[in-house]
Amino acid sequence: MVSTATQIGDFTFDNCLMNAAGVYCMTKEELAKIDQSAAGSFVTKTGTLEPRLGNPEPRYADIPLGSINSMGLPNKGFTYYLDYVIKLQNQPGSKNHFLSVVGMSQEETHAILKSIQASNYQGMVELNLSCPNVPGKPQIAYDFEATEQILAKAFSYYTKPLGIKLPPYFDIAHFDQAAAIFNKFPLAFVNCVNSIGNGLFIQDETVVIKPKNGFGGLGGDYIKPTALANVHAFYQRLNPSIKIIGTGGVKSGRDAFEHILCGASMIQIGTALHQEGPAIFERITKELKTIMTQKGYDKLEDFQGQLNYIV
Ligand code: RRO
Repeated sequence: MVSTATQIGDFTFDNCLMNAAGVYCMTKEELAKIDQSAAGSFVTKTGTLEPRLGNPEPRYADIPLGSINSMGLPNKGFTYYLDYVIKLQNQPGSKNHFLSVVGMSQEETHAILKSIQASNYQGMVELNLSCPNVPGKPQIAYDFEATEQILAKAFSYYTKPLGIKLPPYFDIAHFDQAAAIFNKFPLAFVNCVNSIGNGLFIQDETVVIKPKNGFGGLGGDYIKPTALANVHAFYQRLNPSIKIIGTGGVKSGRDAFEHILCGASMIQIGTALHQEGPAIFERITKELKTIMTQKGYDKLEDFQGQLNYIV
């Protein structure tokens, strides 16, 4: 029997596929649909200390090879999502989940994490260090000093499983510097990658989203090679206890297979889930299992990280 089950830290998942934060995860109703689908887990929309309306619409567009968005972190406030994952956690047979959070300042981030630490929530937290779309707030993980400062303080009081959502990096020196920082901390995972920030798509003579005069995060086919490079670069550099979640350009079983080959333990789907809806998890699981069967692999560990190089 071919299995796409996986683990991160002490948590097991029947399937390695799930949504990416930002897609199909704004409300309990959307999250319940992912939970009831073939997905192995869900992650919530990134929650902030206070609810946010986000940027003016239109703020998301499907474009020929993927998507562009400048949502601006609209969310119902982190306690909305925290209450929901605690409720599910207390139901027998519940899947394990990911709660995505970040503050609008370092102080707010620590206030949120302290509140989760004090709660009954025992699941994973994904700290989003890579939102590209809030005017005046740079992507945190491009600032290595700030990133190290946040993690050092967080791990001084936070003892539950914690991972980070990263922006794509584009230079080998940055992979080296970022990995050296992440290896100092007991992270459960890193998630590579968030959207490629601040792309610009033009139709006729006009941009397609309103915020920031059209600049927005790219997802979909545009970003798969960058996502795979980030997954593999961190797989090569991080302590083996830090698992990798692969996100970016997954719309087929073959795409998921490639993320696992690069070292991913779990795979998140954003743009293609937005286009196709939660039935996508059944389709891609089937496609991934077909590829594994053809190649004689029974489980992810049979090929995870085993990318071949040209010698
Ligand atoms: O809400 C957004 O604009 C957003 C976020 Br928080 C993020 O992390 N990544 C993204 O592409 N959009």
